[in-house]
Amino acid sequence: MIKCQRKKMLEYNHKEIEKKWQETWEKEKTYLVKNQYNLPKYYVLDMFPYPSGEGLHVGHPLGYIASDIVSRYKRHLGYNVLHPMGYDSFGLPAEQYAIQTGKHPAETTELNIKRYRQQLDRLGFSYDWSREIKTSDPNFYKWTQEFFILMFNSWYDKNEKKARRIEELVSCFEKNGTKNIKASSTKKIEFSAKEWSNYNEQKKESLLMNYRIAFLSEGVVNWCPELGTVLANDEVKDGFSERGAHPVEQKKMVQWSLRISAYAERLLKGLEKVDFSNSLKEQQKNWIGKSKGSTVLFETENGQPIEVFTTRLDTIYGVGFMVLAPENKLVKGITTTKQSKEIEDYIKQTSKKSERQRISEKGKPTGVFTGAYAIHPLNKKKIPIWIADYVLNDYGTGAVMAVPSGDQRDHDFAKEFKIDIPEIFENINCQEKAYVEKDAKLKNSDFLNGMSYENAIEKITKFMDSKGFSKTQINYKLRDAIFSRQRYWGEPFPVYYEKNTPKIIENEQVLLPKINKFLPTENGDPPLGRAKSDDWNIFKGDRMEQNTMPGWAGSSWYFLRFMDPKNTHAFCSVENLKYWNQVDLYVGGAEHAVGHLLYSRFWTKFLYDHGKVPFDEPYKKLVNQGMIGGPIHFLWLKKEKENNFPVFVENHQTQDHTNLIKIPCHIDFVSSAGTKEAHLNIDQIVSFTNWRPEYKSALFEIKGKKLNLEQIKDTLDTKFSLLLEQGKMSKRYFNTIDPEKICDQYGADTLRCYEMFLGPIEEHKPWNTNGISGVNNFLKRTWNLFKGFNSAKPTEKELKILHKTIKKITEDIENLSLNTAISTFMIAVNELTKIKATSQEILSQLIILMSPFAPHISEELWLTLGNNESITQQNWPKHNEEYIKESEHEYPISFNGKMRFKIKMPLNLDKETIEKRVLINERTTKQIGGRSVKKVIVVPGKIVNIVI
Ligand code: ANZ
Repeated sequence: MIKCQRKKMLEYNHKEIEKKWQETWEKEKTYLVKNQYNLPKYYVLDMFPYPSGEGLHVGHPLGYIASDIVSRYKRHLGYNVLHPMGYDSFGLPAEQYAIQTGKHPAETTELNIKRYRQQLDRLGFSYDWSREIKTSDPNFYKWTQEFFILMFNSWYDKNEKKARRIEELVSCFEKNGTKNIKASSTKKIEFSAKEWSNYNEQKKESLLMNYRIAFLSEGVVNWCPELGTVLANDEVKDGFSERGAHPVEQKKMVQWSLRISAYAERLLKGLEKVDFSNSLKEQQKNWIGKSKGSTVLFETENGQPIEVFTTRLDTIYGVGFMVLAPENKLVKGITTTKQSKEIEDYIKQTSKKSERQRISEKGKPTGVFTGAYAIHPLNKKKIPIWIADYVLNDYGTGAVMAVPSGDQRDHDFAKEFKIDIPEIFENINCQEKAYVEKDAKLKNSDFLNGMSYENAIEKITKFMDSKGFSKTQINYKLRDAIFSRQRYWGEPFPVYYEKNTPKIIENEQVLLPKINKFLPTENGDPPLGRAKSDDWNIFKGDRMEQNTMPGWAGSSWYFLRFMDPKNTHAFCSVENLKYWNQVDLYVGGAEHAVGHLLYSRFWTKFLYDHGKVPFDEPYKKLVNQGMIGGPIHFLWLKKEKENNFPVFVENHQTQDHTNLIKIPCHIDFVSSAGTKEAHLNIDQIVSFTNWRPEYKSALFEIKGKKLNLEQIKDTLDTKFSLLLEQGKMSKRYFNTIDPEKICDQYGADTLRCYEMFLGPIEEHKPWNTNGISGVNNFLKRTWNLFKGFNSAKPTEKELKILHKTIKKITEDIENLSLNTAISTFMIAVNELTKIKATSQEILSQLIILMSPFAPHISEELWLTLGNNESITQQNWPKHNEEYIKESEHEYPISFNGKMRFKIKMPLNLDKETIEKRVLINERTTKQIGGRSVKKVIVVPGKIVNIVI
């Protein structure tokens, strides 16, 4: 029961109303969600935030508002709606801050969470805060650790296409060795049952590591010295870390990884079952990178045969040379003595580049000849073998048969090193450019001559497979995911080492130990290396694992914990998993397309394999909200300093831009912000220098004169023009807008409606405050509409407006077209105001429709109408077509098919009456002009056509 008292209606006071209702909701536990298994459920999830010290800006809640509207709407429809919120609270920024200040990351994180909560509370979200979770909470990460243990104790059976317990693999090894086993593994290994039984424990352990889903391996990783940690591929952009833009290099290290590659095909197939945007599906498909081709064996003159992977076996007669990745193990064996020095130097040189860099590098190709030759399997010609860094070692076989006429990279290489380019396509000259289309017929290709791509590939594949020269192969670009970080603020592994063999700690939870400094140790070990044995709650073996888990560990499964956040016996009870099931609607940023979304889909499939969850896709439907952009304002600074002082220029248009540097300026002291006229006046320049004291001694070039701060104070009418660019809203550009500020000025209901009104949810849109007062006025008009309510029977006009609105709003929410919903409300309120609508019945229904969008004002007006229960408990109105039906129609009247004018007539007229009314109309007589009418075609409710 609502305890708020109804008062005489005053003017709309958002401050009072919003505070009152937020307190009431909290007190009444309005949004508490119970597990009512008999009710239909709906699970709406927001991507939970990392609580950074910067707090939220108005761009962040865009998705939260949309998902809150859907949650509230579904509740009105009678669903039991799970709409929770939590924090992805392990992560780098808190730790970087800890390094600088010595403050424990847990402390900073708690503080930031408080600030987030305060900001979120102001916006009137219907979250069930009793279900709040934090990934850094030991009660949460206990289960992240449990899942890691399960992955360690699992292998992937390619025959059954699922993860299985490692004990089952061991018993297979005991019976038959590796015979009949098809397992996802790091390397191909073969041994017999006898050999297995003769191996010692350490050897057995190292062999099992080859199959475990969570496994240790040495590999080349993206190492970021500045951040002191390894980064995942999706955290590296163009050779720099995504966070902080620090350089990233390649380094060999032993790391924990998760064998996500085993799930490549299922991750691809699963996309068919989910409602994600096409562009997102495409990104995931590209990241998984499936390609069908063949592996082909090429004998060499002086070493082991080379196996290549190709998707174009039809071009086999066009092979001009072979290329091995510099790291390919065969390189040493085949390189001639004469070439070995050059080869070694080249290998050293390329080891510094990341895989990404190697793929994306433009410019001249590089490589070195090994001095060795391969033999073409069909025509037995000698083929020179090179190494080059455009071939990657861990894709395919790390070697290619280079066809310069069909592949542009091979073509560029051939040109650079003056290697012959054999022609293999009819009527096409490939000396200048490779022909990459698949629509040419073959030539110079023996028995394939004259054949199309489709025929040739089928024929050559069959032929070479039958001779044992080739084998069909499917490759995926998806790499196993590195799962360790050399950082403190993450989940500790439940792992210790005995003689360098990792062992799992099963029955007791390993907690993050206390350390006094968050930097790596003097010998370069991760910060956990600082923890002495007493600092750990459990210490076993020679040492504990010093790495921690990456940020994506907790976020891969957090959606499951919301279903049962306080359970101490399981990550979630079986009943709750069955009831809440998949997330029905997931809303979040597009930047997580290949990272988080792929990882959590993999994690879910793994849990499904072990019967831990009853579904194998976590999210039924996903919507990416667009970003809200912000205006960025720049002042111009000359590169050269005058007498050692930096010089700002007044008008950049008259300057040579190569000599200028852009300095972003805080939006708070820009006049006409967001417009071309944006500028700083003299007072604002003073504010600017107060904000950036390093410019206190700068000079300001005004009308050709260079003045210091003291001197410009006299030039009162000067304006310093600013460059305006539209970009991201970000602390980096000093253009963030605090939602609380908007809530203070206009209210949360206005902010909610305004953000939705800005445009379609998925689109990027610039923030611009011009429209906000319009939305605020709309809410005021809504308020005023309720002032004269009474119990009079609704009029036909009122009913029509209402039912049209019910229909449109329902459709709009279902389609997540929330911007058009706001305009529909605006139209409805205008129309109702115009006809001076007062019916309580009409207004009650209208305000229920509005409550998902503007919950505070709706609760207040609902109370004003004399109701006691919260508006959130009300049923969603249903529209009645009868009220919407138009009673009149404007008939287009055509003559011999050409429309000439329109006549309004009631819709209930029969054909004859319509015909009569049209024929006696003056304008009809004029059109007929005395001729005889051959036929009158009448389609009631649509058109009239007169044939003369
Ligand atoms: C001969 C050929 C002829 C190729 C032709 C292409 C066109 P996707 O689709 O990405 O799988 N390739 C194979 N392994 C490679 C590696 N480790 N590093 C770089 N390139 C590699 O591409 C498969 C094609 O990429 C293969 O087919 C191979 O070049 C090259 F007209 O072989 B192709």
